[in-house]
Amino acid sequence: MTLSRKQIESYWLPFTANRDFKKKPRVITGASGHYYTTEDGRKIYDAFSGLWTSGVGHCHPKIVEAVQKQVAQLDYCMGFQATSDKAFQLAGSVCDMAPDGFDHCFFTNSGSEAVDSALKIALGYHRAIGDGHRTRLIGRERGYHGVNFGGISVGGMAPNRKAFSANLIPGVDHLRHTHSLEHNAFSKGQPRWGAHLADDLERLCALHDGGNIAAVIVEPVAGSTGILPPPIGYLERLREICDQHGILLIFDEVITAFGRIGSSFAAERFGVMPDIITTAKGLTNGVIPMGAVIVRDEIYEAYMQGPEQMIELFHGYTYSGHPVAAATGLAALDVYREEGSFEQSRQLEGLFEEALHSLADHKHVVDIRNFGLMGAIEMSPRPGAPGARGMEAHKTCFWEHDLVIRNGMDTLQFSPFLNSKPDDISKTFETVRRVLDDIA
Ligand code: PXG
Repeated sequence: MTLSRKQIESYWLPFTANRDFKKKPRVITGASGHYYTTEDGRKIYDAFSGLWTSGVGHCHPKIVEAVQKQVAQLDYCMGFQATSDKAFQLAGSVCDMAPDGFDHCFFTNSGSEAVDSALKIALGYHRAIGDGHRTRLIGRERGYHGVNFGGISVGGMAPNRKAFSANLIPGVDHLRHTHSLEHNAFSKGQPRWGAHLADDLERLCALHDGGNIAAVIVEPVAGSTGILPPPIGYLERLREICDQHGILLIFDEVITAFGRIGSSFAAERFGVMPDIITTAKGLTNGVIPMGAVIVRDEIYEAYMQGPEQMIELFHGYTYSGHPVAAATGLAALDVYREEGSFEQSRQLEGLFEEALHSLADHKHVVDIRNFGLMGAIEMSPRPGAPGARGMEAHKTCFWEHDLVIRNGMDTLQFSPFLNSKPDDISKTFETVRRVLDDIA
């Protein structure tokens, strides 16, 4: 280990059990294609493609070249009342790739910022059209919308909210989540049961009056909570109720956009159009941090009123539209088009589903869920030690099998590369089976 104890202690890792981790840190020092290099010199396979980020693999030569070129040409420029050529170009390319009618794009540095920006944009939109009484926001249990105050308020992950419960933003309600082992265990793709859960929105409209609700935000396929594909008909029903009550529908596509489910956006794959889309991760293939909020024309136009010299939206980040991030995004989108990455992803779905579900008979496994190239294997917790099996699986894969998988408590999650080799997908799950066999 070339790192000193002081260096290791100095770093406070995000969403990590720091004390446990620092006893034997899992340190990555390089990457190429589908493999990481570890600090102890091993080449290990990345079955999570970064953190859902790196669909076309690590250090893709075209993207690396674009970053190197841009950083030497324009490293940074102010983004308020001035901007770079690359920010405009990327906005144009993102809107070209987005569903029809999504003609405007606001840049952020992360998914969390995209979500909080989207919530603000929704509230400001209603105000701009004279509907300022629409202030309530609706999220969903088990939803993950990042970690800023707006995101954790509409989000539904209990541990992320617990310490901040007195400070969450007011006027938020939650739909029930759609997970049901009783009805949907081992569903492949979209489960049949659960469309009626969207009617929760109707109940909230009855309770608050739909005319007071500004927006509903959901992940089209819930990711961080352990992959919950939408029940058949669920998203359609949400759209219908939103339309009936004049509520904006926000799809949080931080994970689902850019090929993860075999299309540019989940909205397209499901044929359900929201009013606002948030994204990040695949926007730059994870290479430089960047997020975006993409809005329908009428939302942007609602803001473009009043005196022309006035700022229309009092919101933005120092690094909104950062030229290096934008150049990276442009290169990533080019690669997706040139290599047919979304089609590649779509073609791998069947094989991925089969390999994932091959663990259905394992003694620890209580459910398997998948959609596109998103997959989860839920294990029963070891009595008295929730999360232990999942953590052990992750560590054993990393140290003994040169494989990176992710666990959320006892649910193992998989996010294969859009351009995975079929053999690597099969091998991943053969390894996972062996690892689970040895876990008590
Ligand atoms: N919305 C969604 C739907 C996400 O999945 C965010 C917002 C926040 O993005 P940032 O860039 O602020 O982290 C996310 C992030 C996992 C995992 O293991 C998922 C995320 C991040 C880290 C791990 O599932 N999603």
